[in-house]
Amino acid sequence: MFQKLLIANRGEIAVRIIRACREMGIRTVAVYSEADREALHTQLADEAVCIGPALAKESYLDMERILSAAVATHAEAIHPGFGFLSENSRFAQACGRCGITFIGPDARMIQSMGNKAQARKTMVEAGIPVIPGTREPVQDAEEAAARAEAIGYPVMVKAALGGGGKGMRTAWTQEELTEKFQTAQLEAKAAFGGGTMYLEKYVQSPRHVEVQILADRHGHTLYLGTRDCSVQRGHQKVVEEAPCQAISQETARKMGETAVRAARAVGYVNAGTVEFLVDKDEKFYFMEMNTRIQVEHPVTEMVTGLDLIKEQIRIAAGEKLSLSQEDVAVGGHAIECRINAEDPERKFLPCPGTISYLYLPGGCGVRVDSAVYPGYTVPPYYDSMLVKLIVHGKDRQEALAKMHSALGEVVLEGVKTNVDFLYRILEHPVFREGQAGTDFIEKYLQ
Ligand code: MV4
Repeated sequence: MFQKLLIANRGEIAVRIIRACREMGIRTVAVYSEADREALHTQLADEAVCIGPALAKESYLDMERILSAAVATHAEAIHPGFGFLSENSRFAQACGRCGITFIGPDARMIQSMGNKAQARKTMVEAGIPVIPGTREPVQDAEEAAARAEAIGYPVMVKAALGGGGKGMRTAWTQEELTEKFQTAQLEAKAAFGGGTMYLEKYVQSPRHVEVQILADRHGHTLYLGTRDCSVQRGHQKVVEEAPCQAISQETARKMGETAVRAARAVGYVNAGTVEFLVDKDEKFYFMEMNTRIQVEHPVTEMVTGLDLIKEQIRIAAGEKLSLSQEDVAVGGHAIECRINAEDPERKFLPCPGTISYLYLPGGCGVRVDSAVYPGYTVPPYYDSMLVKLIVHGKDRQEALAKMHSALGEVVLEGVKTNVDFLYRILEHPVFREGQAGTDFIEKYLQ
């Protein structure tokens, strides 16, 4: 096992990883920007190295500075968390060249899954159900129009290197497609440096259901049940649940087995998430595979009793998975709410500032993952997520009641937050009845 591990991240995920390492007897190195001198991860790690100015480009995204810190402190492994360099194949490769283990799949896997058109093609060839669409990239608007005829409108144009809804458009007619293909492609070129596009049939009001998988280097791959992440605002998840209750256990099992087949088909190693779109008839289609640990991983931890960060570290150290599929049991129901420093009255604009008063809930089945404390100043440079509030109950109804109660205890003064907005979601009959699809917020809460 590693003696020392560097965390190339900040905020609650850095703290989460430090905690796992401490329990495992692994010493930790935090890296921090000048804006994070007083941050919790900087204080909690065994060692901390300042890697540069506040701007992420000059600190948390600077591979050389991070690798220098790792070499200087003799860290044997780097956990990238999520965001920042977590899905940067060049970083994973650079870690290897420095003799440092990157906690995640290898660089080639990150690259091949990062290209959504390529991932899609790979999955088609592996017999995984994908949304009807093009197998090969589409070069221009004219070719797109020809292909769309065969698929049937409405269609979606997507960028191969896309993410976060960028470089993605829906078209209901050929005229619309011609126009939107070009804007989506220009957007993709500007945002991702690549204009490779593909087409899919547009699935209306789908659910976003994903499967957590774990795979070791010894050929063992497991699925850890489903998560329903349909409740999103502008491609940002807000509330996540495990397991997904909108599908039958039979469908959930098929989805899990499909996710494992997908992972095996590409020789996947470490933790990963296979994202599916699910339509009204419970038909599911592969959408993307994420190679990082995800923000919402705690809901899976709560229903399986596993520690996914520890599993990632053990897998990266070459250990065998300690359990088999029959040992995985999904028990009860978990819900996560993301509490962000943002102003719902001003288009959810981030709200940095100093937390003047803070009280966070606890109690039976209540978990708080955060990196804030009273007097902490939320810097304006990074993501606005402050706290993940996670609850676990015997069933969805109990989990909903617990979340409602726990949210009611939250006192967070000094910065604006989305807590009242989270209440509106929790109290909405469509959400309570488990009927919220990906269009829930725009349809009912704008
Ligand atoms: C889709 C879709 C409908 N049909 N693809 C959004 C982000 C990116 N990962 C893919 N996304 C979608 N792809 C087809 N063919 C609808 C979405 C979508 C969405 C998906 C999951 C969760 C929230 C969403 C919100 C809007 C659109």
